[in-house]
Amino acid sequence: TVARHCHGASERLGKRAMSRHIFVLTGAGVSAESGLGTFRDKAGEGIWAKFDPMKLATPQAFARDPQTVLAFYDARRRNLLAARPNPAHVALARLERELAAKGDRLTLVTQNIDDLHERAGSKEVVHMHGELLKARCQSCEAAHAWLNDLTVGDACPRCDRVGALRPDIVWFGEFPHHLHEIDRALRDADLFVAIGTSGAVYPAAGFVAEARAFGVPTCEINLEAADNALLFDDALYGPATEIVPAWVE
Ligand code: BJW
Repeated sequence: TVARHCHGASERLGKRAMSRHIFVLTGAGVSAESGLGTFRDKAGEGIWAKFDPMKLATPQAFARDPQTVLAFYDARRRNLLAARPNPAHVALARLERELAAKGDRLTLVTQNIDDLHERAGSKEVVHMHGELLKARCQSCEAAHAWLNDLTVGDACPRCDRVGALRPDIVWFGEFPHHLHEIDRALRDADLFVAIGTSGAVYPAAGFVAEARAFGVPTCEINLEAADNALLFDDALYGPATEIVPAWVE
């Protein structure tokens, strides 16, 4: 179905004088076809069906059992380094370039901790839940590129403190990054599009309601309806690798 607000990004924003702004929020579904697992799905096969998030993705879990938490993220980091961007990532990078060339703008906010948007060529990616390929020092707060396994004995490259490094990831109960910048972009957008996210985790799941409150048209692109699907004006359902390139066209 070609929906009212979802129809071609260039078609929707092409024929007008003023510069325009598309806000895209991506979730695990955009990287699913690159072989990175999603967290939850209706078939009950996501990462959180196999692992208890409260034992792995909270600051309390890390304080109690850092080795187990680090091993979980080490395994995911190795997976990520072997994964490749897919046509959905590539299409969003192209959308950024094409909008910029016309004086228009894309805000790409991702909940994903992978770097597949960047590897596909996206220049400005807002990682609201942090990045798997970075470690953050709990002592001096510096974030460092980190491609190897992370151990409790590693020292911070800046302040030398041993044992203070943690994955640079926003765990449950922690404050997501860049919320002010995200709020500003939501107010300023002409179109809000959520791609491959279940609408189960806040505050990201609430962005569609914020966009609506600012009068911004909203569109969902997903394999199946998200938990907050009723809040979208329109939807395109199918695999991201097919639907996103067709939408960008
Ligand atoms: C495809 C596809 C294909 C598949 N093509 N599509 C309000 C109410 C209740 C609770 C809360 C609330 N506000 C806050 C909370 C607490 C909590 C929360 O939301 N809990 C809920 C579970 C109820 N939130 C927090 O703790 C957040 N912090 C916070 O709230 O601080 C206070 C605050 C309050 C208000 C304002 C500001 C701050 C922090 C959340 C941190 C999330 N962290 C995680 C883990 C990161 C580490 C790790 O990776 O291990 O981030 S959780 C996990 O879920 C990960 C994701 O980014 C996040 C979202 O998941 P996503 O991307 O939506 O993936 P899935 O798997 O859920 O969905 C995949 C989708 O893709 C599905 O829809 C499929 O259909 C689709 N799909 N294949 C297209 N091929």
